[in-house]
Amino acid sequence: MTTDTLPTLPAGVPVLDIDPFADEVLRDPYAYHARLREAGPVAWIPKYGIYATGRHEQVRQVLNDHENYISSAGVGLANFNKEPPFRPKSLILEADPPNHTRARTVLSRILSPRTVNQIRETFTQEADALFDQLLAASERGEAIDGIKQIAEVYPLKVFPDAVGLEPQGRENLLVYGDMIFNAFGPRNELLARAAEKVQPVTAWIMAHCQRAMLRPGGFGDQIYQAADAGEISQEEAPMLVRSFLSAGVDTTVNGIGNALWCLAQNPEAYARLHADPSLARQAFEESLRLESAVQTFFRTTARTVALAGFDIPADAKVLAVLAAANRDERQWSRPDRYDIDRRPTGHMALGSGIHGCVGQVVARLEGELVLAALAKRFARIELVGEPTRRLNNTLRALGTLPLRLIPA
Ligand code: OVM
Repeated sequence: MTTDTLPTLPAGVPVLDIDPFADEVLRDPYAYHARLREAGPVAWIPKYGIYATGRHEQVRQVLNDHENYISSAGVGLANFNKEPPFRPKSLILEADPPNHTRARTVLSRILSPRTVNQIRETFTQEADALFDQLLAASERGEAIDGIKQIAEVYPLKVFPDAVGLEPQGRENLLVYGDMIFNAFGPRNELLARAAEKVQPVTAWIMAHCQRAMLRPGGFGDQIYQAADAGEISQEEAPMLVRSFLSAGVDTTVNGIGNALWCLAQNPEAYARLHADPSLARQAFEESLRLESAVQTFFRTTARTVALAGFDIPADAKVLAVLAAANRDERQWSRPDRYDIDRRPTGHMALGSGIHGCVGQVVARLEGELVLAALAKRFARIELVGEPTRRLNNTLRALGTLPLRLIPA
C-alpha cells in the first residue's frame, strides 16, 4: 500500500508507529498494549492505515455499536468492500443484522445453557478420564506437555464429539483454526506459512460440514434441523457448521493452554485452586482476562463516527485490542496480576454486544472442568522447561508447555 491510498488521518489522532503483527510484538504484546492505551483513546497505525483502540471504554463502545462499526466488511484487516474475502464469508461472524440475527438465533439455541446441562456429565467424565491417565503418568515420574496432552486433546475430544464429527482427522481442525485466525491479520509470513496447507484442510473441513458426516442429534445435525424447519436455508446449513469448526476448537485450546500457563507461573494461585477446586470457573475466567486467547478483532466504520471525540471517517478499519482492554489500568486494579479471587466481569476476551462469543457457555464449561479435574488430583504444577510460543496474528498461543504435575 502506498501513502496516497491510505485513508486520511483526522487532525489530532495520535500516531502509533508500530506493527501490531510483527513477530516480536506478538511474542510479547503487553508493552505495545500499554503504548497504545497511553497514546490515547484511539490511535492511527500508519503501517496498515488503520485505527486502533486498547482502552476498555472504547473497545467496549466499538463492540457495542454494531450499526456504526460493522462486521460484514470483515473482522480482520482486509476490507471486504475493497477486496474479496479469502473464503466465503461466515454467516454469523462476518455479517450484520438482519442476516446475522437469523444465524445467531439458531447457533445460540444450539449452544444454550440448556445444552450445557445436557453435555455437562459427558464433558466431566472426559476430563476425569484424561486426568486419571495423567495422574498415572505423573506417578511414574513423567513430565508432560500441557499443550499437547491437556489443552489440545481435551477440546479435540469433547467439542467435535458434541458437534457429531467422526474421530478421524480431527488434527485438521487445529491447522484450519491456525489459518483462519492468521487470516484476520496482514498477509505476512505467518499467514503465508499457514496458508500453505489451506487446500487439503479446507477440503476436509467442508466435507465434514455435510449432513451425512454428522451424527444425528449432534450440534451439526441440529443446524440441519433448523434448515428443515425453514429458519435458515439448506445452503446456509453447512456454512454454519463451518463456524463451529472454525471457532470452536483453537479458541478453547488456547484458552485452556493460557490458563495452565497462568497457574504454572502463579503457585500461590494454584495452591488456592487445589485447596478449593470450586474456584476453577473463576480461575479460568481470570486467565481469559489476563492472557486472552483471541487478542483482537477489527470492525469497519459504516459512516463517519465519533470515537472519544475524534471523527473516524467512513469505511475505515478499527482494530479493537481486546487483550489491551483487559489490562487497562483505568478499568482494573493491578491489571497485570493473575488473581483468581477477582471477578473479572466485563472483560473483553469473549467480545461484547451482538457478536459476543456464541459458544461461551461451552467454552467456559471446558475451561472449568479441565481446571477442576487438574486441581483435584495435583498438589502442585511446575514448569520444567521454557515454554515455546506458536505465533499467530490473532491468537495468543503456546506451542509447548513443559510441566511436572505433582500428585496430591
Ligand atoms: C466463523 C468464525 C471463525 C473464526 C472465529 C469466529 C471467534 C467465528 O466462521 O464464524 O469467532
